[in-house]
Amino acid sequence: PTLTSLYASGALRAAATSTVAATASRSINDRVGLIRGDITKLRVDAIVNAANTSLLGGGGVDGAIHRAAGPGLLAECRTLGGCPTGQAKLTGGHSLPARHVIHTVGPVYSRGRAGESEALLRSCYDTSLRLAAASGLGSVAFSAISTGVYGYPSADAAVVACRTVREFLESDDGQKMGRVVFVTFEQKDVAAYDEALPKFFPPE
Ligand code: AR6
Repeated sequence: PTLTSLYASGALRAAATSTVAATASRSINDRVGLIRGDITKLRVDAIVNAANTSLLGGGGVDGAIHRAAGPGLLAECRTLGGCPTGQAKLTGGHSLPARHVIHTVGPVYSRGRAGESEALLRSCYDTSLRLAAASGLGSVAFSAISTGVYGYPSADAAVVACRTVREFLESDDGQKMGRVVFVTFEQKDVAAYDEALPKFFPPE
C-alpha cells in the first residue's frame, strides 16, 4: 500500500505487525514513511506528542491530541510529574486510535544557542525511539517537534529528525522497530521533509 492509503486506516498497524519479524531483510527505507495530516487519526503503536514540561496539555498538536484522547489522558499525565526538555514519557492512547502516546518536550528554539537547541531536539527523537523500543512498540509516528510555537526552523528540524531516526534504525536497538512515520501538517514542514528525507533515506 502507499503511505497515503495507510493514513486513517488499520493498515499501518497491520503493516508494522506483519513486517516486524522480517525487519532483518528489509531496507531502512522500507521502515520509514512520510505523511501529511492529523496525527490524532493514526492507528499506530505510538504517536509522539510535542508537549511542554508540565505534560498537562497546551495548544498545537498537544491540544489536538488531548482533545481526541479525552480526559483520561490528562488524568494519566497528572501522575507523571512532568518531563524535562529533551526527554520523553509514555502513556496510553485512551480514546485515540493509537495504542500509546509518547510525550516529548522539544526545546524553545534559540538562534543564539542553536547548538544546544539541536542537541535537545536530537534527544527528543532519540529518547522517544528508545522508549518505544524498550516498550516493545513496533510503529511510531512523530509530529514535527518544536517547529510550531517553539520556533525551531522547519528545515533544520527536519534534518535533525531524519538523521536521528536513520541512526536509530541502523543501531542494535532499532532493529526491532518496524516503522517510523514523520507526520507533517503545515506546508513549511512538508517542504522541509521533501528536502531532508531523500538525503537521509536515498532511493536505492
Ligand atoms: N497533527 C500533526 N501535526 C500537527 C497537528 C496535528 N493535529 N497540529 C499541529 N501540528 P506545536 P511545539 C504540527 O506548536 O513547537 C503546545 O502548546 C504543527 O504544524 O504543536 O513543539 C505545547 O503544550 C507543528 O509543525 O509544538 C507546548 O507548550 C508541530 O505540530 C508547545 O506547544 C509542532 O507544533 C510546544 O511547541
